Amino acid sequence: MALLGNVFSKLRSVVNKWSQGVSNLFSDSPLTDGFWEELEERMLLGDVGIETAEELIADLRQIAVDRRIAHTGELRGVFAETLVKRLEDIPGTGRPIDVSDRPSVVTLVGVNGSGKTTTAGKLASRLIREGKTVILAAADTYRAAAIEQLNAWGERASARVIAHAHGSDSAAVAFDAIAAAKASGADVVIVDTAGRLHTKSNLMDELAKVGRVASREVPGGILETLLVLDSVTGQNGFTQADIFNKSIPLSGVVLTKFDNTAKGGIVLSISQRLRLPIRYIGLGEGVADLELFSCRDFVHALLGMERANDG
Ligand SMILES: Nc1nc2c(ncn2[C@@H]2O[C@H](COP(=O)(O)OP(=O)(O)OP(=O)(O)O)[C@@H](O)[C@H]2O)c(=O)[nH]1
Ligand SMILES: [Mg+2]
Repeated sequence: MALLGNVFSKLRSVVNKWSQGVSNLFSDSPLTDGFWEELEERMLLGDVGIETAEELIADLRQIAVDRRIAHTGELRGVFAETLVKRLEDIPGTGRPIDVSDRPSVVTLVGVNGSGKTTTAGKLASRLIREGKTVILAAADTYRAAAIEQLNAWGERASARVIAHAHGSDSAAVAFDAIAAAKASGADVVIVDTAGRLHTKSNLMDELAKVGRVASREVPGGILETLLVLDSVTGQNGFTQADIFNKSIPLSGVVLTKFDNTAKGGIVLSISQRLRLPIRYIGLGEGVADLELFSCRDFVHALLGMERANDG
């Protein structure tokens, strides 16, 4: 409960920068066309994206007609439910990744600097706190300092790191890490991959090879592949996701640097347009700054409502 409260307050302080304007729209004023225009404008300012904003407003207008709602304040709760429902309609949203196989393989992919290596370290720490044994695979063999960076995260999280020399084959690193997990009975292998532009097809082929190794070495197992997206530049994430998905099937999203965005609306556009579940959000650079995403906490923080008891 204390932890949930903590996530809620962190979310609230992030979302606050944007949400005050949204939240203040719901008052005892009569429902007019001006309200709808302003709500749409607020959503666009908050990075909700035009497509998602229009869909949400259409939903809400219909409900307002159906229920003969006359004042904007009466819409606050309805809006919250609509948002929660839309988020929860994407299976897996706000649920932890599945690491029930031994070993389970979690691959982190994304463009340069999105936060993959940091997320690998934080996720390892999170899973270790939950009682799992974790091996980190340094499959970013491309950037010179990447292996050292992952080694440092391994120390912070108390996870073993499997690495090869700089410039070696990334799929071979994944292979060795999975073999090490099998030999030692470790629960989870987290594969950190090199940042790559989704437009570079040779790099995308290399990523596909990592995926093939994982599915061959853990036959029939659940493979979690998380697209790591920077919340600040997230609107570019849509084309990225499509192309990454073609090389290696994605099972979810981690939104990083949520502490740095004043526009929490990215959550809505990512979830609605990618149709991929948001699993975790990054709220800082420390080892404990990765939280499970919570639909209700997010929406309630957004609309300035009290935290729901059921979280
Ligand atoms: N504030 C904040 N910073 C973050 C978060 N996640 C990552 N960062 C920072 O973002 C920068 C890039 O993070 P990395 O983990 O190195 O990103 P990457 O995707 O591995 O980068 P490449 O391997 O170069 O593609 C670092 O300075 C991190 O500390 C977060 O949730 N919040
Ligand atoms: Mg990295």
